[in-house]
Amino acid sequence: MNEKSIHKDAEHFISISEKEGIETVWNRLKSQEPHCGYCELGLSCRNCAMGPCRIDPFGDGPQKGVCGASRDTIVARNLLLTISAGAAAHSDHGRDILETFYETSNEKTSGYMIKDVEKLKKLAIEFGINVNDRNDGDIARELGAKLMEEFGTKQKRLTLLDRSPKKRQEIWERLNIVPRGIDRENVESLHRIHMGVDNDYLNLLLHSLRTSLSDGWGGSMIATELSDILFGRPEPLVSSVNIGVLKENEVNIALHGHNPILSDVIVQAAEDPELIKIAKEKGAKGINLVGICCTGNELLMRKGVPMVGNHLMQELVIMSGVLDAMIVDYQCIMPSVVDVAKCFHTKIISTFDKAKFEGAEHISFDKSRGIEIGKKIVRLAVENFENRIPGKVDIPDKPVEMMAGFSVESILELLGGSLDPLVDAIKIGKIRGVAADVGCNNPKIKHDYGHTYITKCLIENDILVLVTGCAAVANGKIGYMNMDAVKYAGKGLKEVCESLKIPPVLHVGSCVDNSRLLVLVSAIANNLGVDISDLPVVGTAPEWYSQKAVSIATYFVASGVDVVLGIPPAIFGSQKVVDVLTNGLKDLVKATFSVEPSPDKAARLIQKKIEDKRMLLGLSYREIG
Ligand code: BF8
Ligand code: SF4
Repeated sequence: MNEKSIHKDAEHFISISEKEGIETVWNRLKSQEPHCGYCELGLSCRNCAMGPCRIDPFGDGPQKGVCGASRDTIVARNLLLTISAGAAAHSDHGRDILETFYETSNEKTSGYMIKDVEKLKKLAIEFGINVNDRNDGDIARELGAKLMEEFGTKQKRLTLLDRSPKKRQEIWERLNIVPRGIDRENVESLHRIHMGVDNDYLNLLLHSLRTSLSDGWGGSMIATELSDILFGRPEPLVSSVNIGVLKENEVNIALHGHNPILSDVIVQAAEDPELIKIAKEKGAKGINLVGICCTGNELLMRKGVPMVGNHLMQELVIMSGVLDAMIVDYQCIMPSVVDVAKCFHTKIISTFDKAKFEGAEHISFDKSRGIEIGKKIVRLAVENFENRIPGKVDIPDKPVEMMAGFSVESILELLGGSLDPLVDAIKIGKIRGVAADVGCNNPKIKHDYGHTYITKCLIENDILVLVTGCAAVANGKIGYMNMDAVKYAGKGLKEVCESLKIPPVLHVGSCVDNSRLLVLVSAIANNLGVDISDLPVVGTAPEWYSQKAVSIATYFVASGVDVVLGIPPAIFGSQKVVDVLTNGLKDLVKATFSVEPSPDKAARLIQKKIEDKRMLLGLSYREIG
């Protein structure tokens, strides 16, 4: 029995990798340990050539960098860099979708169309665009141009901030952290980080909040909105998850990364009769698409494409021996997939010029030739079917049923068009509150243990859990996201789930779709006439690893949602920074970060925070031990 993952499929392949000497993320983690203590504490700086510098955490060695930067400056500056990288990744993804949307409105793309006209018009109205008596293309063109301005310096304030409660907007204005332009905040971050610019740790932390807000209410929200408009708004559906979604007798193609632009045309290409015919000639019964990470979530949410695994499964799925191609776009793709694939027949195909992988076959994606390129890629996979290595086929588990597709609109529809039934269930205490379990896997913690342990405790205690990203796959795989899982819920939550025919854990989407959670909590707060920070809502990222996860956590906090992290961020070299993030922010944005590596303690902390918020709202209260 392996101690690295809670799942049978992962354990199976980890054991084989150890026996056969196939290197994985766990071996490499071990080879890196012990990690550099200065870096773990956030106390190292290599921003300029007078350094690199480090601050002695115990006070014996150097206490200032060569330039004179203090431990507080260095820690805050490093954190700002982490958040900016995450915000930039989400927002640049948003820009790629926006460019595709804009070019589609100009009829310059192949394989795309405006699928959700209602959502297009609704968004256009939010941007002050006249939608009456105009064709969809005109509206989309004007909207596309306006959205491009959100990235630059022309705007003084991001438009979609208007979705948040007035009280929240006043807090941002008072603190001078209203995000102005998406790119602008990221560029300003890099400017501030340069030697001799922003050296005030609090000022740096405030800009971290502003930059993260430009992600959540800007880049990510635009990515979500436009993806829904182009690819369809998610509706509840049933699909399946784990290694068992691979099919021995079909061509298997895994779509890995984050951006649905490419994967959407791959789905269309995989339905091409000509390619299916070639697959059959090669001896396959058909073409089977599966998802990994957030590209997988995008496809699962909208098209029900099954999910083969999350972040820590990406190397292991190749070991099934039946993966004919892994098509990658960008973000969270370990360069090592190329090395693992060398031991099997799997082709790794990279597709975005900004994300090339040494040793992978690169097919440059071009949205004006979307379908043509999609077909070219699928053909490569189909032709690779005959190269499977006999004796290496290994699919060690059966798929688990998993529901997905819970966009804000579909939740509203389920509730009969109004949030009232959900708000009432919270008020009378059938549902104590809402927790968002989000973010990644990290080999420093047993794969999916944090996500699933916390979720189990929360649903047992009548807390509705909303999930995104790799957290969603974790919970789906263990069986918390189908109707059978209602049996794990507490009495009140169970009643609500049974009447609405929903599981106690709802899949809200990919990581950029955490913006849906901002929209949902804003709508609930507006319904109650309170701020987001008054709601019994908590976020948690028990297994996070990426810069994007830090940006998400930060925009949750800046928007008024307490966040509990399972992995300590690199901030513990500065007591002042720790104090602000875990306590001082309460006075500033009415929410804070907590770090709690024990999933058991984290679950109780989340419950306590939810019950405390209930008490302040004058609702029924349960004592949490
Ligand atoms: O954007 S949860 S490991 S795949 S960063 Fe990456 Fe983390 Fe997964 Fe999705 Ni999000
Ligand atoms: Fe050292 Fe200052 Fe340069 Fe950082 S910016 S490397 S602390 S001299």
